[in-house]
Formats: sequence, C-alpha cells, structure tokens
Amino acid sequence: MAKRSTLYIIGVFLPIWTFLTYTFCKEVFLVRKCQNIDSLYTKYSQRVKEEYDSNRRRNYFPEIKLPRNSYDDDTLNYTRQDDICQTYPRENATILMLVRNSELEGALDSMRSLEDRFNNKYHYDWTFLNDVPFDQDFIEATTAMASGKTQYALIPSEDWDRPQWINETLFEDRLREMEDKGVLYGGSKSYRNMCRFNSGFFFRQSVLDNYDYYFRVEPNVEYYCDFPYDPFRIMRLKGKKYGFVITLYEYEETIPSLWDAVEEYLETNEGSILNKEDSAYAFLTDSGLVGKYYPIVEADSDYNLCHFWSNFEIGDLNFFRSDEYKNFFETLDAKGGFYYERWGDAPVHSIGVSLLLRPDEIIHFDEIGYFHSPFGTCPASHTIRLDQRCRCKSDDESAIDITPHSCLMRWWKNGSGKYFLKETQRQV
Ligand SMILES: Nc1nc2c(ncn2[C@@H]2O[C@H](COP(=O)(O)OP(=O)(O)OP(=O)(O)O)[C@@H](O)[C@H]2O)c(=O)[nH]1
Ligand SMILES: [Mg+2]
Repeated sequence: MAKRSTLYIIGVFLPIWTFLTYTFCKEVFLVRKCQNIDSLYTKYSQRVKEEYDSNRRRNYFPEIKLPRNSYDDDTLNYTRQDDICQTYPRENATILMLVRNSELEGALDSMRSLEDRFNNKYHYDWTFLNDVPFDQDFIEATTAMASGKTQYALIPSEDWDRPQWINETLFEDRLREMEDKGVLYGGSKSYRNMCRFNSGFFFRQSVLDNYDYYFRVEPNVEYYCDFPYDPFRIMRLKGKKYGFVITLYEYEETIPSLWDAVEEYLETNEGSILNKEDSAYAFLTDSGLVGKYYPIVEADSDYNLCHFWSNFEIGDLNFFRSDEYKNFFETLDAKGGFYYERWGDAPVHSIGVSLLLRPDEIIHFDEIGYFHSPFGTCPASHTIRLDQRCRCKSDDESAIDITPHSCLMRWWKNGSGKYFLKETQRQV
C-alpha cells in the first residue's frame, strides 16, 4: 500500500506539482520582465512627451525667448497661434509666379510645398504670368493645386521683348562672347527678357494693380518648414517693404558695368539726394572682413556683388511702383546692360532696395526654410526646426547662411542685422 502511494506521488503528483510550480514561476518571471519593459517604455515615452510638450507649451507662453538665430524677437511672438478652428485674416497680397507652360511639374511641386507649409491656412490668390498664353493643362492643374483663387495673365510684348533701341549687332556680338566664355545663361535671349521684366515690369502688370504685396515663387523650389506667421502681415504691421531669405555674391562677369551705371544714377538729381547713411549702401560696398570671411571674389568696382536672391522675395508693390524705383530702373535700363551684358533682376532689385529704402524696411525672414537649387537655408535653432516641422538641417551641404558664399553676415553687420554685431560696430 505504502509502495503504491509512493509510486503515486512520484508518478502523478510530483510531475503535476513540478509543472504547476514551473508554470507559476515562469509567469511571475515573465510578468516581472514585462513590467520591467513596461516601465522602461513608460519612462522613455514620458521623456519624449515632456520634451515635445515643452515645445508645444511654448505656443501658450509666447513670451519665452527662443534660442534662435534671429535679431527680431517680436516676429515669432506676435504670431504664436492655436491652429485649430482658427480663421486667418488675409492681407491685400498675392503669390506670384512667372513661369512657362513647360515648367508645369516644377510649378506644381513649388505650389504643393507652399500650400502645405503656409497657404492652406490663408488661401491667398495665386497670380501666374507668362510671355505666351497659358495652356489649358497648366491652368487646370495649377487651379486644382491652389487653395486660393488663381489668375493667369499674358505679359504684353512691350514689357517683355527686346526694345527697338537695342543695337542688334552689338547685342549678338556680346551674346556670343558671353556664351564662349561659358557665362551661365550668357547666350540666352529669353533669360535676358526675363531678367529685365523682373527688374522693371512685373509690378506694372495690370493684374497686380489692386494688390499691395507679392510673394515671388519659382518652379522647383521647396519650403522646408511650416511658416510660423503670415509674412505679408509681418510686412504690413512692421512697415517692411522687401523681404528675403538668402543673400549671396553675384557672378561679376554678368554685370561688368552695372555699378558704373549705379554711380551715374547717384549723380543724377534723384540719386544725388539719397543719404547713404540712411540706406543699406554699406551692405553693397563693404568688402572688409566680416566674421571669418572676406568676399569670395575681389570685385573690380566698389560693389561687393552682394545681392538678395530674388527667386524668393516678398515685396511691397507700392515701393516698386513708386517714381523713385521706376526712375532708378529706367536710368539703368537706358544703358542697355540687360542685353549687352546679362544683368540679373536680383542685383538690380537688391541695389534698388538698398539705396532707396531704410535698412529697417528690409527684412530677413530667418524662420523660413527654403531651397532653390543649389542653395538652401534652414533655421539654425533646433527648437524652431521641431516646432515648425522642418525637414532640413542647418548644416546641410546646401545650407549657405554661414559659409563664405553668403552675404548674410555682411547684412547683419551693415543692414538691419543682429544686435550684437551692431553693438560691436558702434563700439569700434
Ligand atoms: N514665361 C516665362 N517664364 C520664364 C522664362 N524664362 C524664365 N522664366 C521664369 O522666370 C523665373 C526665373 O527663371 P529661372 O530659369 O528659374 O532662372 P534662375 O533661377 O536664374 O536659374 P535656374 O533656376 O537655376 O534655372 C522662373 O520662375 C522661370 O519659370 C520665359 O522665357 N518665359
Ligand atoms: Mg530658378
């Protein structure tokens, strides 16, 4: 009997007991392990949440000073807004694109990006300009992409084509010379029309008559970050007349005599009354050491070749429509340099605004991330890049701001730039 019960214990009870004990311990161990993993995950997610919440919280406490690469503390603070259920007031402004039918894909890429990053909240109108009529495909696709109204205008021949008074023989000779030298777009006739149009005629198009501000957009560009504000509103509230994101040096071979023409303009009745101290003249002529850099090329004239890259610009149309700017443009145009050389609209606009405006009427939008091949700009502050969902790094290969190719530091020093540089200047 005792033998039977021993056998029973060994054969039945012990395996069951072992199995149950094993299962129980395993469960306990697993639960523990899971709890450990759980608490690990909880810890991680709490850390991430806190980190990101602190970003979000900034929206509710706009007075907090961001560690940002900016000289204007008010721009961001003014606009921190809760996006949900918000209606956004609009300024009297339009987005403006001069573009060819053949550039439809690139135009849509740029539109998609700007709509996503800015305009889907505001629904500003899109105005398209062309020297030939837009085709149906272009109109249909761009209208579908826009969140605002679209309008399409044909540029009159007298605002686009080469004027009669251009000496055709000289023009053809110079074109060939520049092409042989390998100057970028040196042999292109249409590029010259485009540059002259953008310098002196875009603002005269009747389709723009009723607007105060424009935002120039080109095909194939990208806006890297959400806009933290409506730049048009900043322009109006702060009395700005010209806004840029990138500034760099021009190829001197495209403008050999542009500065001579500017100097002649400065001798005219209108030019001679300008006060160089009240303008950003020094931004155009300072060729000393700024930060670590001298200008990348030593220019032949007093112009240091710095210009605002005009493929991105936000401007006050009333400034361009003013007699002062028109007179400045017409004095230059009469020299024929848009055709005999290859003057770009970027240096012409830049010299115009630097001479005719006060430095504080020009704004560097340093929270806007932007790319036009081959250069880009990306906000320097990590918190801004998270806050504005940027998809760029400020040390990307294409990021130009703090490189020898950029004139930004020269702007900080001579324009309405960073206060600490301005202070240094004053002390010197
Ligand atoms: N309608 C029209 N638009 C033009 C013409 N040439 C240039 N454009 C537009 O004018 C703007 C500037 O021309 P781009 O070819 O981009 O000149 P760029 O920016 O100096 O040079 P890349 O962009 O590097 O080619 C763009 O918006 C073009 O679409 C033209 O002949 N007709
Ligand atoms: Mg371009």
